[in-house]
Amino acid sequence: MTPFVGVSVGAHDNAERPIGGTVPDMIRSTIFAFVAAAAALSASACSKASQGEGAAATDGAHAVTVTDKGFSPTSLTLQRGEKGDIVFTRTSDETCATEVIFPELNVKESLPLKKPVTIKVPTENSRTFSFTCGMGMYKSQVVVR
Ligand SMILES: [Cu+2]
Repeated sequence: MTPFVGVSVGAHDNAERPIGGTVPDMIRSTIFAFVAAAAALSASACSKASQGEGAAATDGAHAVTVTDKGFSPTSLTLQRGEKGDIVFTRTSDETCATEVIFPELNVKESLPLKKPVTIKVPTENSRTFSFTCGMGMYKSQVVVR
């Protein structure tokens, strides 16, 4: 009696165990795959953010080029009270910065290839506005002073 029950319970356990073991394994490998993909993506697309100071001012507008290395320049300095137009032009498809986000301004604009997109930054007060690509990388800034 006891051995039979034991075998029966054991068989039942064996039937159930693979299911119990498979789900966490799947979750684990899914998480691993996601982390690996994210790491690969950030390594290939976002790790090379270049540092740069200064701004090319044309007609009072500041130009930012979006390349495979991210935004260039990564830091713009505006004088308080000046026209706060920032013109973004994406020149490469090899970038994840297909949109630009200004979190403090609640601005999110897509950046079509080779099409200038103007974003207005308020310049009444001295402050810093950060901007990033759509995934929050390529951290860059506009400094009003
Ligand atoms: Cu990105």
